[in-house]
Amino acid sequence: MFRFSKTHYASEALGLGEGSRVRLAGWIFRKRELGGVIFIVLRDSTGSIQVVVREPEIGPSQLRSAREAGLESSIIVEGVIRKDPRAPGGTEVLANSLEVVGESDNYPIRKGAGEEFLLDNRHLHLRSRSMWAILRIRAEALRAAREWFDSNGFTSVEAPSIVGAAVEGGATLFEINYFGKKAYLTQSSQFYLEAAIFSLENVYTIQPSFRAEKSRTRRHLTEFWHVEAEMAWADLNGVMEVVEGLVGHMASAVAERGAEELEILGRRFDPPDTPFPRISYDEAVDIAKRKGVDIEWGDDLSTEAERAVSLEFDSPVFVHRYPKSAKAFYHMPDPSRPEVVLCVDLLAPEGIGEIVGGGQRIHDYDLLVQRIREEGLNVEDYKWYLDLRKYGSVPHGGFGLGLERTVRWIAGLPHIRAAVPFPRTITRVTP
Ligand code: NSS
Repeated sequence: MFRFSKTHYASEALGLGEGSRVRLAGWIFRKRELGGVIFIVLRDSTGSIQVVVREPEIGPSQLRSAREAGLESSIIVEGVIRKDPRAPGGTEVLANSLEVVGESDNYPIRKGAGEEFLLDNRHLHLRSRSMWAILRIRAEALRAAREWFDSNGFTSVEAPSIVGAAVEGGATLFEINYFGKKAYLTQSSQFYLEAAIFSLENVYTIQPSFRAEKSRTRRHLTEFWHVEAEMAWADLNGVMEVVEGLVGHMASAVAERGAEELEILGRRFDPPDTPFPRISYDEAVDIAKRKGVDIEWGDDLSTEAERAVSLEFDSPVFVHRYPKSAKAFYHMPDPSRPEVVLCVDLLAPEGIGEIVGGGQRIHDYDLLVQRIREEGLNVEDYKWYLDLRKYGSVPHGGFGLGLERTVRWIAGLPHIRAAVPFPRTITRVTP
C-alpha cells in the first residue's frame, strides 16, 4: 500500500497501541471546540479518527490555524496515539503538529441538502460517507465481474465507442457528426464481441454504452457501464448458465467484501441462491395481469410489469422467449414457436426489474437478412455483421448486464443515478 505524506491511514492508526507515533493526512470531517481543546475528526479513504489539538503540544500559531480551518480543509497531523474510551473507536491522536495543506471556506454541502443540489455538487458530494460506500461497492462489483470472467476462460476484448449503425434500434441512438458523415455512440458492443468469438470463442468487455433515452426514470442513464459477454457454440441455456455464474459471483463477492460499505448504507443484502428461477414471457404476462398490470401478449414488459413479476420472487428471475415483435432483429426465433425468440432478460428482485438482456443470436445468413429487412433496416449498414454468417458461422449467444442497475439492486439504492460517480441523464451533463 502506498503511503504518501503519511505513516498510517486512519483505520490503521485505530489499531495502534498507546504511545505510537503517527503522521496522518486527510480532511476535516467534523470539528468542535471544548474548553480550549479542539477535537477534529480526520477523514481519509479508509475511515476516520479523532485528533485532539491543544496549545501545550502544538503552540498558539498552529492552534489558531486549526481553529480557523473549515470543514473539508486538508490537513497533515503528527502526533501520538492515546487510548481513550470517550473517543470514537476508543483511540485518538494527540497532535504535536497540524498543517493545513488546503483551506476550505464555507464548504457548500450541509446536512439536509436537497437531491438536486447534491447532484449539482456531485464533484464534492463524492466525499460523503454514503458516496464513499457506493463507489467502493461499485468497484467491488466491477472487480468481481472481471474476476469471474478471467477465471472462467473468457478473454477481454475492447470495442469502439464510435460506430456506424444501431444495435438496439434507432430510437435511442446518439448521432455525432463524424467529419461530415453520420456516426453514432455505441449502444452495445455486442456485434464486435460476435466478431471476436470466431477468434477467441468466449469473450467479454466492460465499457460504456450510450442511449438517448428520452424518458426520466429511476433506471435509465444516457451513459451506462455495460458488462457484455458472447460465447461461441452457446444456446439459450448456455447464456443463462453464464449469467447465473456471473451475477451470483458479483452478488456474493460484494456481500462478503463490501459488508462494511453495505452496513454504512443501512442495506441488508443476502446474496441469492442459484440456480435462479426461469419463467417464460407467457408466464410473466400471466403474473403481471393477475397483479392488475395493463398488458397484452405481444407487448414488451413495461416497468410496472417487470416490477410485478420481480416482486413474486426473492431472487433474480430469468424471463425467456419474448415475442419477436418486442425484441431486436438479431434474436434467434424459437424453431418450435417462431412467434417468440430465444432471448432472456434477468429481472432483479425487490421491484428493480431488468438488469441483464441477451439470448441466442441468429447465425443463419438468409434469416438474418430477412429479419433486418422486416425491421425496415438497411442491409448495407450490417454488411460486416452479415459476413460473420458467411464464413464459418456457428450458433452463439451472449448478453449485456447494466452495471449501475446491478449496483442499484445490490446496494438498495432508490435511483440509478446514485450508482455512478457522475451520472448522465436527459437533463444532466455536468459535473
Ligand atoms: O438493451 S439491452 O437489454 N441489450 C443489449 O444491449 C444487448 N445488445 C446486450 C448484449 O446482448 N450484448 O441492454 C442490456 C442491459 C439492460 O439489461 C440494462 O441492465 C442495461 O443494459 N441498460 C441500461 N442501463 C442504464 N441505462 C440505460 N439507458 C440502459 N439501457 C440498457
